[in-house]
Amino acid sequence: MPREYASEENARVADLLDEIGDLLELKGENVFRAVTYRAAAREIRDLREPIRTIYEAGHLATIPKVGTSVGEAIAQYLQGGKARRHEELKAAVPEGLLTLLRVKGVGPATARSIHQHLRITTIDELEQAAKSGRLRELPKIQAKTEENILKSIASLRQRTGRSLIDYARTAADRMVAHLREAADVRELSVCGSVRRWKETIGDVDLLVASDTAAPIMAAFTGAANVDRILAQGDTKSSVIVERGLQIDLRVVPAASWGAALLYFTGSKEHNVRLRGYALRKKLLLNEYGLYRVGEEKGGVPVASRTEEDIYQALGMDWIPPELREDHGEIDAALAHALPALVTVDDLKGDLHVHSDWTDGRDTLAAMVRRARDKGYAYVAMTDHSVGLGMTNGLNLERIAKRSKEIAKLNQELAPFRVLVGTEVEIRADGRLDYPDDVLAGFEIVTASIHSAFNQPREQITQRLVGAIRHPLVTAISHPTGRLLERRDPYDVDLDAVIDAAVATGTRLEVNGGPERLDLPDWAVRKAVEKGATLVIDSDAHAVEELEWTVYGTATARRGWATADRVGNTRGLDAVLARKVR
Ligand code: DGT
Ligand code: CA
Ligand code: CA
Ligand code: ZN
Repeated sequence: MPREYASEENARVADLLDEIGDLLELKGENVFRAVTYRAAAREIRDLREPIRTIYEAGHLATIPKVGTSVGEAIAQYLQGGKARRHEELKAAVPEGLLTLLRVKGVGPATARSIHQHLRITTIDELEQAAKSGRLRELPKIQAKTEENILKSIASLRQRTGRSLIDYARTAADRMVAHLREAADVRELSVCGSVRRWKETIGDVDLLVASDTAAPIMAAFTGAANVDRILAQGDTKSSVIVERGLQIDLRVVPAASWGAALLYFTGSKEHNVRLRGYALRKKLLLNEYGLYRVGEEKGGVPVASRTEEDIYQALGMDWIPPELREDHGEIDAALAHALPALVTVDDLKGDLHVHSDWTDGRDTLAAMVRRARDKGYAYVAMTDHSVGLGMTNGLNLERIAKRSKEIAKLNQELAPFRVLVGTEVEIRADGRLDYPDDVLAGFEIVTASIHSAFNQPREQITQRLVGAIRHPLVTAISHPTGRLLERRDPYDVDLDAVIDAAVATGTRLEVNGGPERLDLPDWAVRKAVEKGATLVIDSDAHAVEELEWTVYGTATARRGWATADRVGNTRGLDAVLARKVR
């Protein structure tokens, strides 16, 4: 899960330790050594303080799991950008083997075996071997594994190198704050796909209105986190910041602010459609303004100062950026029929939250208090079910203990309500992870799939539809199972899923995890059109992740969702009804 690191360096140090772990295993050394490095990496990812500060205070050894050898590696890296152990291992392990680990289903042991027997060191060679059936001749590799390796190579190739929205937004916000502080700006806004809240971001676009561009450009290219300057001009510059993210900046005069903001917000498809419509009215729209045709050179624009002015001059309502994809929004704006999109302030609670009772980082009490401090009326604690062994799912005994803790919190925090929930796994055979008498004890039952993703379409669809029809199931979480830039959705008939949800009154989640955003925007639109009720959740595993409903809400807005289509904009009674009426 992407998270906010105390510093970028923490993330880099953790990556280094993980890689040492991988290399140790690839070399065939005792797996426990690898485990040590990975455990330390996890601790460093969770640090609330920059690792450099801890190192400089001489306190590396106080970090859990950081022993002598790990500590040495960290110190060497922080001093000189390299760790000796890491360099030695890289020299000892055949080049390319590390890249094989990027293929899902190929762990260090498999990679070693593949290299030993077939001399394979690249993903292309691995693909060839899998296609020709040579992999399955190796010990412990079956035809099915071979098939899965081919699938994950295919999905690896689909990765586009785009950034997740939380990372891009954070980088954009930081740069915006820096520019406001460093220079005199009249107006300043993010635009492009970040302003439209697209699910992934190619690059960040910033726009400034000012009469003097030079100091702004200097502040921009001089920002502390700039790795590389791609272009530096009078009114237009581009830089690369951490993790290779590009940020573009343009400075325009205040008189053309609205036109420039409209233009650089896009999408390109929206702009093209808008310009086409303008031309039919003998108007020309460009990044400087809206002009009568023929007057665009030197003439006074019909409108240019604000976006509202321009849309209005075209006879349209202002269109929220999330809708600007040429998906019918221009006709709706002309007809004054744009939807009143749901906002994050409409949410009265969160119905999918984890704690350290299973795989969360923070305690149940901490999660609950943060939810209450956010101003919610309720939160459902939906720790994982028992069959999901990897996450330490709750058995009957622990369910009862947890319910007691929840009852105590409810007494203390009333009228705020903590709901006893579960995220119940839909097993490969379609059965739920708990029997009905146990499920009946939960107030919120959100069902989801974390296993057997590769089943054929009919089977996956049947699993989901079966869960939707179950009278005790209140919602389906992350219905498509996709992980952005990481895993394709499973093969599912979404129409059948949505139809069943509508028929039974089961909610469909828009999961706000930046790696999920699931349902995706286009599926939200379909669900809304078919009359389904959504639920916007964070799926938080740590207190700060409760903010992820912002991304879920943005995704719902991109799917044209209004508040009345979102179950958790309603009061406690409606939520407790299990099925939507
Ligand atoms: P991204 O960066 O791939 O996530 O997507 P955008 O939409 O941010 O695209 P980007 O950064 O290439 O351009 C920012 C905006 O500038 C885009 O949304 C619309 C506008 N724009 C860029 N190129 C063109 C173009 O060729 N024609 C028109 N009409 N608009 C453009
Ligand atoms: Ca962009
Ligand atoms: Ca751009
Ligand atoms: Zn979850």
